[in-house]
Amino acid sequence: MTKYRHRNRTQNRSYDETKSLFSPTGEGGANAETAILVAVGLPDDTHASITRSMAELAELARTAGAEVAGRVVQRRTRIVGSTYIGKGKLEELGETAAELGAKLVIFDNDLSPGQGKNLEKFLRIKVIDRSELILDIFATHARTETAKLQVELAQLEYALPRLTRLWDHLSRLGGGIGTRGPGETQLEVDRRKVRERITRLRKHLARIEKSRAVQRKARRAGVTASLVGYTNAGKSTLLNRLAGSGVYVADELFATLDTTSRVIDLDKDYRFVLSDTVGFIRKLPHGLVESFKATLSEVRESDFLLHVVDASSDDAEQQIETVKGVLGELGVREKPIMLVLNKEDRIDDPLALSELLNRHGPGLAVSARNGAGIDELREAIRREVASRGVVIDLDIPAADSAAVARVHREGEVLEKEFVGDRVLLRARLPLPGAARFRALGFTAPHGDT
Ligand SMILES: Nc1nc2c(ncn2[C@@H]2O[C@H](COP(=O)(O)OP(=O)(O)OP(=O)(O)O)[C@@H](O)[C@H]2O)c(=O)[nH]1
Ligand SMILES: [Mg+2]
Repeated sequence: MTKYRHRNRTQNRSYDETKSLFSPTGEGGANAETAILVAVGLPDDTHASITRSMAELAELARTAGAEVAGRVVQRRTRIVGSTYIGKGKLEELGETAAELGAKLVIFDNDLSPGQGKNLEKFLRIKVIDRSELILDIFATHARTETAKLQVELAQLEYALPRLTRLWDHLSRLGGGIGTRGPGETQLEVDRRKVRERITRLRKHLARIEKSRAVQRKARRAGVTASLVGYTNAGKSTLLNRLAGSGVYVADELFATLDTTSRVIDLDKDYRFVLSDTVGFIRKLPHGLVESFKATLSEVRESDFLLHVVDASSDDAEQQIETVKGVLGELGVREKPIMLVLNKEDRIDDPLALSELLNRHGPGLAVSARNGAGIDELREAIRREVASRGVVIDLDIPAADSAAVARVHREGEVLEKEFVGDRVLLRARLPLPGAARFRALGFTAPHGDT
């Protein structure tokens, strides 16, 4: 399997001898791959949206280690079926690529398998689309076993309909094996292997998701919330700020690819579990959200969500809409959401903040970097957690069955244990009920979450 997997990775991400699409040194280093970005604007696309999307594509390319040498934008009333862009533009693109010595063309729009194949045939250099670029970044950023498996699944699903093109390349470079017959046979074998691997990965990931659900249940000693938001909004920085923990933070896209959870004490009664997770982006590769089910299950199980926004970005409005779209795909639009407008330290115009809050609130502005607004955020979270009840540990004489019954009636019993003539309970109760039990002297010291 390992042997096959390696080979498949090679097929999937590279058409020459190198294993990755991009040189490992990346970021404009001497070995960075020179790339040309291409976008097609259709009648529905505004000038601003194309510019923004292109800027983001450049940022993605930079994160992946490519050096952007040129940009080509074409306005069309509709795309050309076979090559996406028109013939004239294609010739111009070929000339520009040759002039700049570009090794790679990156389309902002998604290409069909056939379009990719035709474009490469004409241009004779690698052509990838935004989805493939994002998947490549995911592949290089995946650290945990779960993230790696999820990325592999998404990549194989992307590659499956494109194997003809990828196989074509390999056979030609591999020294002209390529007569038609053996080629097709090999292709069928490859297709079958990829399908089998996809099935195995899906099963394995379903098991991981299940075991995570079991772990979550075991630690369900409190309210849970998740940080969601556009990539690079500052989710991990905010988790660090709230929990004082060392979660990886970087000025790059998709720094975080798996879930990290921390228990946060708001005061002695209110503690909750906050999870940081993978960020979203516009035009996410099809099927990626589905592949990341195990990682995103935390979001689905949360009591409420903190939607972190980089409010200093010109693009904040669109990013909020994108995130809402992905939350819809995850089926969590109905959960309570608090808007956290981050990077307040970089904003001069307070009006921009209140406009975002008016349109997308309720919420508040903070700076995860310098701590501004964090006390207010903690207070808002405390209220949210309190409205869901407090988790308390109770120690009640077994003889007092009326009191035990009342706990069951008023709240949710999370754990129950008989020790001698006492009943030890961990329960989630509305605040007044919790206060009454405390007044009766039934509270036990807080257990570990
Ligand atoms: N000026 C400023 N920068 C911030 C603030 N919060 C985060 N950043 C920076 O924004 C960049 C991204 O921060 P992360 O916390 O990694 O963002 P993220 O949302 O976790 O990003 P991904 O994991 O990539 O989706 C880093 O360079 C942070 O230092 C803030 O309040 N103000
Ligand atoms: Mg992060």
